[in-house]
Amino acid sequence: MPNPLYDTLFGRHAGQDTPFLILRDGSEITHAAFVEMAAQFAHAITTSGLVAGDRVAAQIHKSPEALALYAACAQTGTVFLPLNTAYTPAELSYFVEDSGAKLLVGDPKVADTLKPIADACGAVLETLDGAGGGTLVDLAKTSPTTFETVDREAGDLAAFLYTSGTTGRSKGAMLTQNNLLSNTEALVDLWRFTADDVLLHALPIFHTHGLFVASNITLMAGGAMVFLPAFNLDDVFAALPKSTSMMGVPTFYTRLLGDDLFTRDASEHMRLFISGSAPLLAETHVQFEDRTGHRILERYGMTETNMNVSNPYDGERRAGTVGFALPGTEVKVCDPSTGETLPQGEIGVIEVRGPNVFKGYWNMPEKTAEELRDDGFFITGDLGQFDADGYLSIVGRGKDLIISGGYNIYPKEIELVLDEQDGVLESAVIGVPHGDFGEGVVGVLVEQSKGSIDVDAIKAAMAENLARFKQPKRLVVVDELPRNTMGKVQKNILRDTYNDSFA
Ligand code: MLC
Ligand code: AMP
Repeated sequence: MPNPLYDTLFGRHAGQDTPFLILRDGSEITHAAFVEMAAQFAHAITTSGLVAGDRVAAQIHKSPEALALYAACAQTGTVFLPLNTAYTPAELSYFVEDSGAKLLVGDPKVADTLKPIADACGAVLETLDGAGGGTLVDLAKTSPTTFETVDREAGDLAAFLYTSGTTGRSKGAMLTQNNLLSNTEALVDLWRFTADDVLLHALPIFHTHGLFVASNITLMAGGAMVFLPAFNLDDVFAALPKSTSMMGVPTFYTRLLGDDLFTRDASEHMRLFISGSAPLLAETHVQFEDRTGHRILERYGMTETNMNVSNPYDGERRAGTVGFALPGTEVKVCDPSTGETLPQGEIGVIEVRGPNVFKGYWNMPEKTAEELRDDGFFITGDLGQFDADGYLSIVGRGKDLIISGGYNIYPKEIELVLDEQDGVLESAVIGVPHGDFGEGVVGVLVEQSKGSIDVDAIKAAMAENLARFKQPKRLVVVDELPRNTMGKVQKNILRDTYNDSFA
């Protein structure tokens, strides 16, 4: 095959007159029409001067056109780099610069802010809004509806997804065509997706979950998606009777359970609910079954590896666990200091190897070497434990990471911003239980001198530098941070102290 990713997910649906995207207003886009739209975007990309291997950074609202841009990158052999729409210009410029993107696609409303960022990096700026407008669309719509697919090999890069790190500097995880395809193939089979499936898609499409799990699976199976711009309960209730399956972060499921309209009848048409990206409380799993009769299927994955582990489709979906390694993927629990595999039942760091594991971090060979072993095992930084039946549980994190509503937040990145502010001596950022988001962010600040901190000024600085979801939902000022004898901040003590912040 000349281009495995494009051919398998998109090209083979050319001329297929069945629905692919069912939109909020009830209108539909067929697979055939989507392939044609993608070809037009492929022309727009190459007209902008890009060639295979070039990066396309996109901070765009969820829309059929945004998904078509991903398909167009596959068809042109360019590397798709989707970015969270919540990122501030300060965050965005790092990604564009670090990746050396040749094309930046952004919202027309912020084109004036994006232009200097693109110019500084020598990238072309085009726009795409959430309603099918923008300069990229203008280029696309006058272009032919077929495009000669660029040859690629399975090992060629398909996407960069940036993931933050414990040092505060984001790393571009390089994913190959085969990383994506091998994982999609395993999941379609495991979760029994077919052309008859209609997936309720309310996730963002700038992360692994909404893009490479949800969309790729539907494309490979040849099914359809109810493609909602965001998670909104009214839209979800309207979509449930048309859908067969749904993927979501735990917040989706707790929000559904929080609404009395969510009943056994409301979910009658569904065959499968899948959860991931953050821990699903066993209690949510049980409540969900009581209310609907469905057992949520929980799985575990990450940006660098796509999906690794899943509860079974047919066998017992065990609450509080993520199940078994996917076919073709090896998973072990290891001693963090020696890397030796631990006996069953012991807690250690989860390591993963398989065709799904990424190629490395862009331009960061040392970081890659720290996390990706020579024998191909990736050190996830998550702590896990196998039970006697082989089910894996995620019991904690070896990395200082907060997961809020399915978004990863690295405390270090927030602390670096807080520490720079006038009147702040130092800071510590922690995650504590939050009823809606699972974990909520608390910033603990130490003043340089009594009264030196202006909390409003700090909030303004955060708004300037950090995406909204990363900004602490509570800020507290203290005299000093608790430290152990080595001088290390004891975040466990802070977590206990501020545990009830969002109760
Ligand atoms: C929104 N806010 C958040 C937030 N989402 N704050 C913390 N964490 C979040 N996840 C902010 C908003 O800016 C707003 O701020 C306030 O919280 C309330 O917003 P909301 O309207 O209630 O939120 P909503 O827009 O409904 O979004 C919540 C959400 C969304 C859960 C639907 O965050 C979401 O779609 N999350 C999915 C993330 C995801 O796809 N993760 C997959 C990563 S891939 P204010 O102050 O202005 O009111 C991965 C690998 C794997 O992890 O295994 O899958
Ligand atoms: P990301 O880097 O955004 O891809 O997030 C990946 C991280 O999400 C993993 O390293 C885990 O910490 C977490 N994660 C994903 N799925 C689950 C799950 N089912 N249970 C607990 N944590 C999860």
